[in-house]
Amino acid sequence: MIDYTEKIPNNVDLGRDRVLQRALEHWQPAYMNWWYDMGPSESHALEVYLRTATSVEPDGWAQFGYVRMPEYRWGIFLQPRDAARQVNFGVHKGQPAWQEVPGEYRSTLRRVIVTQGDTEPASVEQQRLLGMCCPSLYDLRNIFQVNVEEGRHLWAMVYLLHRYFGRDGREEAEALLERRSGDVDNPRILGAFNEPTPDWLAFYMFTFFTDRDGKFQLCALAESGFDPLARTCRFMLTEEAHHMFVGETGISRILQRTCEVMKEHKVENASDVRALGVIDLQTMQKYLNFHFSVTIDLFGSDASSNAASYYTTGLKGRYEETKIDDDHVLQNAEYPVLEVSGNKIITRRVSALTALNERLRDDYIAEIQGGVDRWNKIIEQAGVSFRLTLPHKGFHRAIGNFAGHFISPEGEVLTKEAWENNRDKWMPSAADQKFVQSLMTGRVIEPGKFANWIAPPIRGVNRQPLNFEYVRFN
Ligand code: BYC
Repeated sequence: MIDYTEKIPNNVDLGRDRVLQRALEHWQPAYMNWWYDMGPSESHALEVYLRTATSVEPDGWAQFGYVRMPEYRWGIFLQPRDAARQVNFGVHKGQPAWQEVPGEYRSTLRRVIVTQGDTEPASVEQQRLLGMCCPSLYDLRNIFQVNVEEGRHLWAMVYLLHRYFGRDGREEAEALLERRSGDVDNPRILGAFNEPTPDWLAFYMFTFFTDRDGKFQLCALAESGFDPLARTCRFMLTEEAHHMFVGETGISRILQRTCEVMKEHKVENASDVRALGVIDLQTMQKYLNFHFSVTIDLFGSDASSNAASYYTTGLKGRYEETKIDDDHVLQNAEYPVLEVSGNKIITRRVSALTALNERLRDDYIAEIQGGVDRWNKIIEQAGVSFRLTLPHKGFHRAIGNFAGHFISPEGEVLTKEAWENNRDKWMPSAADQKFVQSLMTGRVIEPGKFANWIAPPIRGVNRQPLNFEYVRFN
């Protein structure tokens, strides 16, 4: 069980290590200052129907209740230790999993933990204004749930930095509160986390696409030979599932509403659809193209010596490493990667070790495709002929083999000029963004009411009705 009598709730027996406890209690007010500055705007007095973990067991999510977000009990929760756990891949395969950081991997491991940790506050910063134009109390509650859990994921990484990396770790923990999403001088580390999330369509796309990068990266880190990292990522994954649910169902509900209106008014043309106050499917495709492309950049380069060394040294595994039937060393294995040769895209087989980012990206894309198929079912069932598609992997890439090339969504290699001429057909244009923004005026906060551009969900949170007061404004 998690001890909530402590100033910092935890299941790591924090009270036994006074020095660590004091260091974290020192970081806590800095975290709160960050939350007051960069957390959801004008939200501090609201009472939000949130879930809080009571234990790390599967039934530990039973607790729902009203909480003012600054009073949310952010804490440190690790999956219980399995004393028999081993390093399952790389050169240390078969050795007992490490309970302390191996000295030679200290700086690499710290960098991975910092990169992971940096994304968590970044996403809260990106979403901070969205509460001001929520489409319903249900959605407002959901974004707040996502935000407090991203805050907790930051705590998870900060615990590791403080507990295992001494002074460097404490400095990194402070820096995590200093960088800011989109700041020119001190930005967040990874590209997608410096992009704005200006509207709810972008928010649902982000939670569907980018939170799922979170899932795949956490799954890879949950395989780590460094056991405390593996155990903390396992628990984070249980929280991540809800974020992806919010994204997938959010887009489903927008599609459903748009299709309903298209059928009811017998319109197909994007401008006629817009005139009825719902988001046209062409705009949804453009948002999809943007979020998919910036998110697949987050997996890193197709050929990466960093990725090879993370794996060989046992720090970061593959997706579902222990379920894969091979030698888990990969010295002689190969993997296909794409690259541009002249005006064609070709496949080349390279060392499987250097291609590990690409492999994780492919695992991710397979899962994303499943979600897009489910969205298309909604459109199909409504009797509308439009279909959403994933753009080619090379489209609009800034990292890896396709960076610097101009690839169409269909996978043709274009000149810069040809690509730029089509940009607004493929990606949200200023006019598209302005249109979506025009729907985001004011917040819908009457219980049971939903903005015109989105359908209600199938069911409420924790079996509550849709007209439940998910957020109290008092
Ligand atoms: N933008 O060999 P390379 C989540 C850097 S999301 C900017 O290509 P590597 C969440 C890279 O850092 C999951 N820079 O890649 C979701 C490196 O720089 P340094 C976050 C980039 O190192 C929603 C250089 O390029 N977790 O949790 O194999 C809401 C060459 O690197 C980018 C993680 O990412 C980019 N897109 O792999 C809330 C897991 N891509 O070090 C939360 C931890 C690469 O030479 N991170 N670079 O200065 C990692 O495992 C790896 O750092 C990466 C990159 C997979 C990101």
